[in-house]
Amino acid sequence: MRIVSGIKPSGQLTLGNYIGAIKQFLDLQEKFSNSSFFIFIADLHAITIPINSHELEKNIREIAATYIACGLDPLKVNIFLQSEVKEHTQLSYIMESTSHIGELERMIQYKDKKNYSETIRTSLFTYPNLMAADILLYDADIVPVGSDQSQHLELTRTLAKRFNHNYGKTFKIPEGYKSKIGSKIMSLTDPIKKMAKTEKSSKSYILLSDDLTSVKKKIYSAVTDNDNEIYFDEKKKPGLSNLLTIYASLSNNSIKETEKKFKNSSYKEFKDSVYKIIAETLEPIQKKYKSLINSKKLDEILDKGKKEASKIAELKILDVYNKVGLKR
Ligand code: AQP
Repeated sequence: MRIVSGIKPSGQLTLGNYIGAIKQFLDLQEKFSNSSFFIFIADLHAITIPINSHELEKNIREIAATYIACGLDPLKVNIFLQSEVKEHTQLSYIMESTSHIGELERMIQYKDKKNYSETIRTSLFTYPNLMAADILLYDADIVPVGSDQSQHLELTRTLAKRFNHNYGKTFKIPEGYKSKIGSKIMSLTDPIKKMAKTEKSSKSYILLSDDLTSVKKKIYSAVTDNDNEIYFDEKKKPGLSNLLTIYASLSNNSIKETEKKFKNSSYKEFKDSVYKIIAETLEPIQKKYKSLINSKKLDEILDKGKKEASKIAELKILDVYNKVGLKR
């Protein structure tokens, strides 16, 4: 069994990235301890929108340290930079030659993000091709992602099937793996929008690196409603339901159990408990992160990850080039 996923270093990681993605990586690491894991820093995806080069370099290292601080075990998981394994971009071009323009135009993330800027980078449009390459290069069986990435994963499956049909069986068809609770954590200031690391207002998200005083402030000022009743209803009570989801996910309880626990609490008591469980989650992560961020060990882990990933990627791209006829 092979498990593959990545996060793009377009900013610092949020609680949404943790609950929707990293927590799934950790679950799978426990559940399938004999599997091979490839968890990368999707740095090439980060330049689909403008980003300062120093900031990108800083984000890359921070995400690598955060993966390990959150509990990814470098002995079980290959952690590496996407840009250091050149086969990702080679296979991405093959995917561009497999997908159709209409398919890419239908991608919701592209449609959303293109509205934020007058000039749209071509790579924002072809992002799903690179994502398909990231996954298919390793013959992934399972891809843990949040629900905002489901459409890209579905396209990946379509492209793999199309390529296999045109050139003979080459790629495995990957399955997505979504958390039952928290596959889409919402913004704290506008709970009908996803919590995102590139959102302008820092009040809308919680960063894994946020100090606990600002976490408290953000939770206390999170948008809810005024009816003072605690129950889950994403339509009527999106803000409160989002906080219930965060609590349920971090405490490994169901939404029902969480609703029951806070049935008779005031909003203030409930928010206090949400803050406490976030603080309990973040404290050990932040401590471990500090010991890793400037360490040589981090580079050694990334070097080893690159070596292991390259072994598989080199063989795969050779097979693909051969099948397509890129040879003499
Ligand atoms: N709010 C979220 N709730 C649950 N899961 C989430 N993910 C992201 N936000 C949430 C999941 O995290 C993984 C890595 O995402 P990514 O950074 O590669 O891309 P993204 O989905 O575009 O993340 P952001 O934070 O929203 O980044 P920006 O602001 O740059 O667009 C994915 O599995 C994703 O589903």
